[in-house]
Amino acid sequence: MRILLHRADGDTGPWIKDFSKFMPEAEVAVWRADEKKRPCDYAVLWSPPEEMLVELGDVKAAFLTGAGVDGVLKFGDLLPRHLPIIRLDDAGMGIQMAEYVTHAVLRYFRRFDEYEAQARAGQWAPLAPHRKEDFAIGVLGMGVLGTRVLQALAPFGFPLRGWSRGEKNVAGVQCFHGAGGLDTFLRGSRVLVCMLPLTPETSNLVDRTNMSKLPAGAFLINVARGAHLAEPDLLTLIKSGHIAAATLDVLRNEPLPAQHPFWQEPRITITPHIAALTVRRESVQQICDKIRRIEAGEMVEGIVDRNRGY
Ligand code: NDP
Ligand code: OXD
Repeated sequence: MRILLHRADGDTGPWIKDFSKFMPEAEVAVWRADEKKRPCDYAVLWSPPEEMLVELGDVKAAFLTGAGVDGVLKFGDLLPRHLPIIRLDDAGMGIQMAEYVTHAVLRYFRRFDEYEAQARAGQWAPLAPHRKEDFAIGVLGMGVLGTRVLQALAPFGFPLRGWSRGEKNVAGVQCFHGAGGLDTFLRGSRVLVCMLPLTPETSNLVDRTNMSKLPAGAFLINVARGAHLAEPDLLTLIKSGHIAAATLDVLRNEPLPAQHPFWQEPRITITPHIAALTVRRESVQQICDKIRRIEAGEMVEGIVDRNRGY
Protein backbone atom coordinates (compact mmCIF):
# COMPACT_ATOMS: atom_id res chain seq x y z
CA MET A 1 0.00 0.00 0.00
CA ARG A 2 1.44 3.38 -1.00
CA ILE A 3 -0.04 6.72 0.09
CA LEU A 4 0.87 10.00 -1.60
CA LEU A 5 0.89 12.84 0.93
CA HIS A 6 0.86 16.57 0.27
CA ARG A 7 1.05 19.22 3.00
CA ALA A 8 1.10 22.87 1.99
CA ASP A 9 2.98 23.72 5.20
CA GLY A 10 5.64 21.09 4.39
CA ASP A 11 5.28 19.62 7.89
CA THR A 12 4.91 16.01 6.83
CA GLY A 13 6.91 14.28 9.61
CA PRO A 14 4.10 14.05 12.22
CA TRP A 15 1.65 12.85 9.54
CA ILE A 16 4.02 10.08 8.42
CA LYS A 17 4.46 9.06 12.07
CA ASP A 18 0.69 8.83 12.59
CA PHE A 19 0.22 6.82 9.38
CA SER A 20 2.87 4.38 10.57
CA LYS A 21 0.89 4.00 13.81
CA PHE A 22 -2.54 3.41 12.22
CA MET A 23 -1.40 1.65 9.03
CA PRO A 24 2.09 0.24 9.58
CA GLU A 25 1.93 -1.70 6.31
CA ALA A 26 1.63 1.52 4.25
CA GLU A 27 4.50 3.43 2.70
CA VAL A 28 3.91 7.21 2.71
CA ALA A 29 5.48 9.12 -0.19
CA VAL A 30 5.64 12.90 0.17
CA TRP A 31 4.65 14.78 -3.01
CA ARG A 32 7.25 17.21 -4.32
CA ALA A 33 6.94 19.27 -7.50
CA ASP A 34 10.40 18.26 -8.75
CA GLU A 35 10.02 14.53 -8.17
CA LYS A 36 7.97 12.00 -10.16
CA LYS A 37 6.39 9.47 -7.83
CA ARG A 38 5.92 5.75 -8.28
CA PRO A 39 2.20 4.88 -8.60
CA CYS A 40 0.25 5.29 -5.36
CA ASP A 41 -2.96 3.71 -4.12
CA TYR A 42 -4.39 6.73 -2.27
CA ALA A 43 -3.65 10.43 -1.96
CA VAL A 44 -3.99 12.56 1.17
CA LEU A 45 -4.06 16.28 0.58
CA TRP A 46 -5.64 19.64 1.23
CA SER A 47 -5.83 22.38 -1.38
CA PRO A 48 -3.13 20.81 -3.58
CA PRO A 49 -1.03 22.65 -6.17
CA GLU A 50 -2.31 22.21 -9.72
CA GLU A 51 0.85 20.30 -10.77
CA MET A 52 -0.11 17.52 -8.37
CA LEU A 53 -3.38 16.72 -10.15
CA VAL A 54 -1.78 14.58 -12.88
CA GLU A 55 -0.60 12.18 -10.18
CA LEU A 56 -4.17 11.63 -9.03
CA GLY A 57 -5.12 9.85 -12.25
CA ASP A 58 -4.40 6.37 -10.94
CA VAL A 59 -5.18 6.58 -7.22
CA LYS A 60 -8.27 4.80 -5.88
CA ALA A 61 -9.38 7.85 -3.85
CA ALA A 62 -8.16 11.23 -2.65
CA PHE A 63 -8.67 11.97 1.05
CA LEU A 64 -8.95 15.59 2.14
CA THR A 65 -7.51 16.65 5.48
CA GLY A 66 -10.37 19.09 6.00
CA ALA A 67 -14.18 19.21 5.93
CA GLY A 68 -14.59 21.84 3.21
CA VAL A 69 -14.04 20.68 -0.35
CA ASP A 70 -13.87 23.98 -2.25
CA GLY A 71 -10.04 23.95 -2.22
CA VAL A 72 -10.12 20.86 -4.45
CA LEU A 73 -13.36 21.21 -6.44
CA LYS A 74 -12.09 24.58 -7.70
CA PHE A 75 -9.99 22.55 -10.18
CA GLY A 76 -13.18 21.37 -11.92
CA ASP A 77 -12.47 19.28 -15.02
CA LEU A 78 -8.75 19.16 -14.24
CA LEU A 79 -9.61 16.61 -11.55
CA PRO A 80 -9.72 13.05 -12.89
CA ARG A 81 -13.40 12.35 -13.56
CA HIS A 82 -13.61 8.99 -11.85
CA LEU A 83 -11.62 10.01 -8.75
CA PRO A 84 -13.57 9.64 -5.49
CA ILE A 85 -12.85 12.61 -3.21
CA ILE A 86 -13.46 11.91 0.45
CA ARG A 87 -13.69 14.67 3.05
CA LEU A 88 -13.24 14.45 6.81
CA ASP A 89 -16.34 13.60 8.77
CA ASP A 90 -15.97 15.58 11.98
CA ALA A 91 -12.69 13.91 13.06
CA GLY A 92 -12.44 16.22 16.07
CA MET A 93 -13.76 19.33 14.32
CA GLY A 94 -17.35 19.07 15.58
CA ILE A 95 -16.50 19.74 19.22
CA GLN A 96 -14.33 22.73 18.23
CA MET A 97 -17.16 24.21 16.14
CA ALA A 98 -19.52 23.63 19.07
CA GLU A 99 -17.14 25.49 21.40
CA TYR A 100 -16.61 28.37 18.99
CA VAL A 101 -20.25 28.98 18.09
CA THR A 102 -21.53 28.46 21.65
CA HIS A 103 -18.98 30.98 22.90
CA ALA A 104 -20.00 33.57 20.28
CA VAL A 105 -23.73 33.06 20.91
CA LEU A 106 -23.37 33.34 24.69
CA ARG A 107 -21.10 36.36 24.35
CA TYR A 108 -23.87 38.19 22.48
CA PHE A 109 -26.77 36.80 24.49
CA ARG A 110 -25.19 37.74 27.86
CA ARG A 111 -23.90 41.03 26.35
CA PHE A 112 -20.31 40.21 27.30
CA ASP A 113 -19.08 42.12 24.23
CA GLU A 114 -20.75 45.26 25.57
CA TYR A 115 -19.47 44.60 29.11
CA GLU A 116 -15.92 44.21 27.71
CA ALA A 117 -16.23 47.67 26.10
CA GLN A 118 -17.71 49.13 29.29
CA ALA A 119 -14.92 47.68 31.42
CA ARG A 120 -12.28 49.23 29.13
CA ALA A 121 -14.05 52.57 29.64
CA GLY A 122 -14.21 52.08 33.44
CA GLN A 123 -18.01 51.86 33.43
CA TRP A 124 -20.14 49.87 35.90
CA ALA A 125 -23.57 49.75 34.26
CA PRO A 126 -25.81 46.66 34.26
CA LEU A 127 -27.64 46.26 30.92
CA ALA A 128 -31.12 44.83 30.38
CA PRO A 129 -30.74 41.09 29.74
CA HIS A 130 -31.82 39.65 26.36
CA ARG A 131 -34.75 37.23 26.47
CA LYS A 132 -34.24 33.70 25.17
CA GLU A 133 -37.52 33.82 23.28
CA ASP A 134 -36.12 36.80 21.29
CA PHE A 135 -32.87 34.99 20.60
CA ALA A 136 -33.65 32.25 18.09
CA ILE A 137 -30.51 30.78 16.56
CA GLY A 138 -30.63 29.88 12.87
CA VAL A 139 -27.94 27.59 11.52
CA LEU A 140 -27.43 27.67 7.74
CA GLY A 141 -26.28 24.14 6.88
CA MET A 142 -27.30 21.17 9.00
CA GLY A 143 -24.54 18.81 7.99
CA VAL A 144 -21.94 17.06 10.11
CA LEU A 145 -20.77 20.27 11.80
CA GLY A 146 -24.01 22.27 11.78
CA THR A 147 -25.85 19.43 13.49
CA ARG A 148 -23.11 19.16 16.13
CA VAL A 149 -23.44 22.89 16.86
CA LEU A 150 -27.23 22.63 17.20
CA GLN A 151 -26.78 19.73 19.65
CA ALA A 152 -24.35 21.81 21.72
CA LEU A 153 -26.75 24.76 21.87
CA ALA A 154 -29.79 22.68 22.81
CA PRO A 155 -29.26 22.58 26.61
CA PHE A 156 -29.32 26.40 26.84
CA GLY A 157 -32.96 26.57 25.75
CA PHE A 158 -32.66 28.95 22.79
CA PRO A 159 -35.24 28.44 20.03
CA LEU A 160 -33.24 26.54 17.39
CA ARG A 161 -33.71 26.64 13.62
CA GLY A 162 -31.82 25.03 10.80
CA TRP A 163 -31.73 25.34 7.03
CA SER A 164 -30.58 22.62 4.66
CA ARG A 165 -30.88 21.68 1.00
CA GLY A 166 -33.03 18.63 1.51
CA GLU A 167 -35.90 18.28 3.98
CA LYS A 168 -34.90 17.26 7.52
CA ASN A 169 -36.57 16.39 10.76
CA VAL A 170 -34.40 17.02 13.82
CA ALA A 171 -35.87 16.86 17.31
CA GLY A 172 -35.86 20.26 19.02
CA VAL A 173 -34.97 22.15 15.82
CA GLN A 174 -37.40 23.95 13.55
CA CYS A 175 -36.22 22.79 10.15
CA PHE A 176 -36.42 24.68 6.84
CA HIS A 177 -35.08 23.70 3.48
CA GLY A 178 -34.43 24.85 -0.02
CA ALA A 179 -34.88 28.25 -1.60
CA GLY A 180 -38.57 28.17 -0.62
CA GLY A 181 -37.77 27.85 3.10
CA LEU A 182 -35.05 30.48 3.29
CA ASP A 183 -37.15 33.62 3.81
CA THR A 184 -39.13 32.27 6.76
CA PHE A 185 -35.96 30.81 8.24
CA LEU A 186 -34.18 34.17 8.06
CA ARG A 187 -37.09 36.26 9.33
CA GLY A 188 -37.17 34.30 12.58
CA SER A 189 -33.41 33.98 13.23
CA ARG A 190 -31.95 36.56 15.60
CA VAL A 191 -28.54 34.91 15.36
CA LEU A 192 -27.48 33.65 11.93
CA VAL A 193 -24.71 31.04 11.96
CA CYS A 194 -23.27 30.18 8.54
CA MET A 195 -22.07 26.57 8.34
CA LEU A 196 -22.62 25.91 4.64
CA PRO A 197 -20.20 24.48 2.11
CA LEU A 198 -19.09 26.99 -0.51
CA THR A 199 -20.81 26.16 -3.81
CA PRO A 200 -22.10 28.29 -6.68
CA GLU A 201 -25.51 28.22 -4.96
CA THR A 202 -24.26 29.35 -1.55
CA SER A 203 -21.64 31.90 -2.63
CA ASN A 204 -22.71 35.43 -1.50
CA LEU A 205 -25.83 33.99 0.13
CA VAL A 206 -25.28 36.20 3.18
CA ASP A 207 -25.82 39.45 1.32
CA ARG A 208 -27.73 42.66 1.94
CA THR A 209 -31.05 41.20 0.74
CA ASN A 210 -30.85 38.17 2.98
CA MET A 211 -29.34 39.90 6.02
CA SER A 212 -32.09 42.54 5.78
CA LYS A 213 -34.64 39.79 6.37
CA LEU A 214 -33.16 39.00 9.80
CA PRO A 215 -34.87 40.71 12.75
CA ALA A 216 -33.46 44.15 13.64
CA GLY A 217 -30.48 43.87 15.98
CA ALA A 218 -29.46 40.47 14.59
CA PHE A 219 -26.05 38.85 15.04
CA LEU A 220 -23.98 37.06 12.40
CA ILE A 221 -21.47 34.27 12.98
CA ASN A 222 -19.63 33.02 9.89
CA VAL A 223 -17.51 29.91 10.37
CA ALA A 224 -17.93 28.50 6.85
CA ARG A 225 -16.18 30.40 4.04
CA GLY A 226 -15.50 34.09 3.47
CA ALA A 227 -17.17 34.05 0.06
CA HIS A 228 -20.55 33.28 1.66
CA LEU A 229 -20.62 36.86 2.93
CA ALA A 230 -20.94 40.04 0.86
CA GLU A 231 -18.49 41.99 3.03
CA PRO A 232 -19.47 45.59 2.07
CA ASP A 233 -23.13 44.69 2.76
CA LEU A 234 -22.27 43.64 6.31
CA LEU A 235 -20.54 46.98 6.94
CA THR A 236 -23.59 48.86 5.65
CA LEU A 237 -25.98 46.88 7.86
CA ILE A 238 -23.72 47.16 10.92
CA LYS A 239 -23.55 50.92 10.47
CA SER A 240 -27.33 51.13 10.15
CA GLY A 241 -27.70 49.04 13.35
CA HIS A 242 -29.73 46.34 11.60
CA ILE A 243 -26.90 43.91 12.36
CA ALA A 244 -25.79 44.45 15.95
CA ALA A 245 -22.48 42.59 15.72
CA ALA A 246 -20.68 39.86 13.82
CA THR A 247 -18.06 37.22 14.52
CA LEU A 248 -16.13 36.15 11.44
CA ASP A 249 -13.67 33.26 11.42
CA VAL A 250 -13.41 33.15 7.63
CA LEU A 251 -12.82 35.99 5.19
CA ARG A 252 -12.77 36.46 1.45
CA ASN A 253 -9.04 37.20 1.55
CA GLU A 254 -7.10 35.34 4.19
CA PRO A 255 -5.15 36.69 5.97
CA LEU A 256 -7.49 39.68 6.16
CA PRO A 257 -5.49 42.61 4.66
CA ALA A 258 -4.24 45.18 7.16
CA GLN A 259 -6.21 48.00 5.51
CA HIS A 260 -9.54 46.11 5.49
CA PRO A 261 -12.30 48.17 7.19
CA PHE A 262 -13.40 45.16 9.31
CA TRP A 263 -10.33 45.66 11.52
CA GLN A 264 -11.56 49.15 12.47
CA GLU A 265 -15.15 48.12 13.25
CA PRO A 266 -15.49 47.32 16.98
CA ARG A 267 -18.74 45.41 16.38
CA ILE A 268 -16.93 42.91 14.18
CA THR A 269 -14.82 40.24 15.86
CA ILE A 270 -12.26 38.51 13.64
CA THR A 271 -10.50 35.21 14.27
CA PRO A 272 -7.93 33.75 11.84
CA HIS A 273 -9.77 30.68 10.46
CA ILE A 274 -9.36 28.66 13.64
CA ALA A 275 -12.97 27.73 14.45
CA ALA A 276 -12.20 24.04 13.86
CA LEU A 277 -8.66 22.95 13.15
CA THR A 278 -7.74 19.59 11.64
CA VAL A 279 -6.87 17.17 14.44
CA ARG A 280 -4.08 15.18 12.83
CA ARG A 281 -4.25 11.96 14.85
CA GLU A 282 -8.04 11.58 14.56
CA SER A 283 -7.92 12.51 10.88
CA VAL A 284 -5.24 9.93 10.05
CA GLN A 285 -7.14 7.30 12.03
CA GLN A 286 -10.35 8.09 10.15
CA ILE A 287 -8.55 8.00 6.77
CA CYS A 288 -6.89 4.65 7.59
CA ASP A 289 -10.23 3.16 8.70
CA LYS A 290 -11.80 4.27 5.43
CA ILE A 291 -8.92 2.90 3.34
CA ARG A 292 -9.39 -0.48 5.04
CA ARG A 293 -13.12 -0.38 4.35
CA ILE A 294 -12.61 0.56 0.71
CA GLU A 295 -10.09 -2.27 0.34
CA ALA A 296 -12.72 -4.61 1.83
CA GLY A 297 -15.24 -3.39 -0.77
CA GLU A 298 -17.37 -1.50 1.77
CA MET A 299 -19.03 1.91 1.43
CA VAL A 300 -17.53 4.87 3.31
CA GLU A 301 -18.98 8.17 4.52
CA GLY A 302 -17.93 11.54 3.20
CA ILE A 303 -17.64 10.93 -0.54
CA VAL A 304 -18.06 14.31 -2.22
CA ASP A 305 -20.86 14.65 -4.76
CA ARG A 306 -19.20 16.80 -7.42
CA ASN A 307 -22.50 17.77 -9.04
CA ARG A 308 -23.82 19.11 -5.73
CA GLY A 309 -20.47 20.71 -4.93
CA TYR A 310 -20.07 19.23 -1.42
P1 NDP B 1 -21.64 18.98 5.30
O1 NDP B 1 -21.40 18.70 3.86
O2 NDP B 1 -21.73 17.84 6.24
O3 NDP B 1 -22.99 19.82 5.47
C1 NDP B 1 -23.37 20.80 4.57
C2 NDP B 1 -24.77 21.28 4.91
O4 NDP B 1 -25.10 22.39 4.09
C3 NDP B 1 -25.85 20.21 4.64
O5 NDP B 1 -26.84 20.26 5.63
C4 NDP B 1 -26.44 20.66 3.30
O6 NDP B 1 -27.80 20.29 3.10
C5 NDP B 1 -26.34 22.17 3.44
N1 NDP B 1 -26.35 22.80 2.12
C6 NDP B 1 -25.47 22.68 1.10
N2 NDP B 1 -25.85 23.40 0.04
C7 NDP B 1 -27.02 23.98 0.37
C8 NDP B 1 -27.94 24.81 -0.32
N3 NDP B 1 -27.70 25.22 -1.56
N4 NDP B 1 -29.04 25.20 0.33
C9 NDP B 1 -29.29 24.79 1.58
N5 NDP B 1 -28.47 23.99 2.30
C10 NDP B 1 -27.35 23.59 1.70
O7 NDP B 1 -20.49 19.98 5.75
P2 NDP B 1 -19.83 20.15 7.21
O8 NDP B 1 -20.91 20.37 8.19
O9 NDP B 1 -18.86 19.08 7.50
O10 NDP B 1 -18.97 21.49 6.98
C11 NDP B 1 -19.59 22.69 6.62
C12 NDP B 1 -18.56 23.72 6.21
O11 NDP B 1 -17.83 24.22 7.32
C13 NDP B 1 -17.44 23.21 5.29
O12 NDP B 1 -17.87 23.08 3.96
C14 NDP B 1 -16.38 24.28 5.45
O13 NDP B 1 -16.55 25.28 4.48
C15 NDP B 1 -16.65 24.85 6.84
N6 NDP B 1 -15.54 24.56 7.77
C16 NDP B 1 -14.91 25.63 8.37
C17 NDP B 1 -13.91 25.42 9.28
C18 NDP B 1 -13.30 26.55 10.02
O14 NDP B 1 -12.33 26.34 10.75
N7 NDP B 1 -13.82 27.76 9.91
C19 NDP B 1 -13.46 24.06 9.61
C20 NDP B 1 -14.21 23.02 8.96
C21 NDP B 1 -15.21 23.28 8.06
P3 NDP B 1 -28.24 18.74 3.01
O15 NDP B 1 -28.08 18.20 4.42
O16 NDP B 1 -29.64 18.79 2.57
O17 NDP B 1 -27.29 18.10 2.04
C1 OXD C 1 -11.99 22.91 6.64
C2 OXD C 1 -11.35 24.10 7.14
O1 OXD C 1 -12.84 23.01 5.75
O2 OXD C 1 -10.37 23.98 7.90
O3 OXD C 1 -11.67 21.81 7.12
O4 OXD C 1 -11.79 25.20 6.84
